[in-house]
Parts: sequence; C-alpha cells; structure tokens
Amino acid sequence: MTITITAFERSPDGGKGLARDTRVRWALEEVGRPYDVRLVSFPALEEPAHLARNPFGQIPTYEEGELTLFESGAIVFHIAERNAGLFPERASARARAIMWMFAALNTVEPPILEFANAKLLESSEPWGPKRLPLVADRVRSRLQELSDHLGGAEWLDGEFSAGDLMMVSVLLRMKPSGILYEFPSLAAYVARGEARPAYQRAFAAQLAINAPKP
Ligand SMILES: N[C@@H](CCC(=O)N[C@@H](CS)C(=O)NCC(=O)O)C(=O)O
Repeated sequence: MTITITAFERSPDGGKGLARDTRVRWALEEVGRPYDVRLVSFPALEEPAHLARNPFGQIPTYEEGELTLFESGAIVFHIAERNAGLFPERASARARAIMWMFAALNTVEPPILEFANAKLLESSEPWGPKRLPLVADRVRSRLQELSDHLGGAEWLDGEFSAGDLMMVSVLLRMKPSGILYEFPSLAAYVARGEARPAYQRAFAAQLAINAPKP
C-alpha cells in the first residue's frame, strides 16, 4: 500500500528540517518504508481537500489506503506499531518508548514552541523583549531535567526507539538559538540522532524541496 505524506511546498525554515514532516520522513526511513509526498502551499492548507485530511489545516498528514492520519505523534506511533525497528519487543520497554514520545510532545515541546513563538511572533511587541528571557529560562529548566536524566547514556532507555526519534526532533528546534549547546550531553544526543543514516535521508529529502533557490 502506498504511503503519502504532506509537507510544505516551501518550508519557512528554508530546509533546516524543523517542519514536522521531517520526523515522519525519519520514522519511515528507519523502518524502510518508501513514501510519496504531496506538497502543500500555505493557502492550500485551508482548502477543503486538505482540511479533510487535517481539520486544523496543518502538515504533516499520512495516507495509506483508506487510513488518513494527522498529528506527527500519532503518525510516528502508527508507523512504529506497524513496522519493526522503532519500538522494543518487550512490552514494558515498548510502554516506556511510548512514554518518551509523549514526554517529547507534551512536556518538552510546549516550552520550546513558546520560545519559538516569543522569538518569531512577539519580539516586536512592547513586552516582547522582557518576556523572551523568561520563556528561555523555562526551556532551560526542562532541558536541564532531561539532561540530568540522560546523563552519559546514548539513548533515553536502552536501544534507540520512537521515543528518541521524537525527543531529538523536538530538541532540534533549540539548535539555532544556541540554547541546546548549553547542555553538552543533549547536544551530543541530538547529534547522534542526526548522524543516523535514516535521519540523513529524511533531512536530505526535505532539503531537496526547501533549500533556498538561487
Ligand atoms: N501538533 C501538530 C502540529 C502540526 C504543526 O504545527 N504543523 C505546522 C508545520 S510544522 C503547520 O502546518 N503550520 C501551518 C499552520 O499552522 O498554519 C503535529 O505534531 O503534527
């Protein structure tokens, strides 16, 4: 069955791999499933054809036969459940991999998104420059906790899993600000994720679409 995902026709990050189709591409590459990509412009996100795939008018989406999914977490979960390679075999280890996926999306990503919004959308507000350091410190406090947990381990819980895929994907957004590098063990963890051949292929595929054109 052919898998089709949606991605931005032109991502605002210019190919840094921060749009959430990259995590879905990465998951598909890890499990060795080929996929097609439907590119969507910003206006097309709000058109009925796309709203039928995702009522919130966002990417990524995932289509396979009669199944249509949105939410990158649900999509990666589905891929991990249906294909070998992203969830451990033992039930308790699998439950913990799922826990780490939720931790990435529900505990670590929210302050990171708040920081991104404060930087990109609110910096020209009169209160923007005052708020940014507060939001940055909220990110730092989460990253410190995560770094304390990770210690010198390679991955969050034994072997690489969908939990790491999601956590690395979320942390990547803190590279441009430099805040990630305040936590050397997390920076090394992200670099290990980026070094995986499957990530490299996913990154290259989105870059081929989004790299600034001369
Ligand atoms: N929670 C959703 C968030 C999806 C999301 O924010 N997608 C962004 C691109 S990374 C988007 O489509 N933005 C355009 C918009 O919201 O209009 C997920 O994880 O899939």
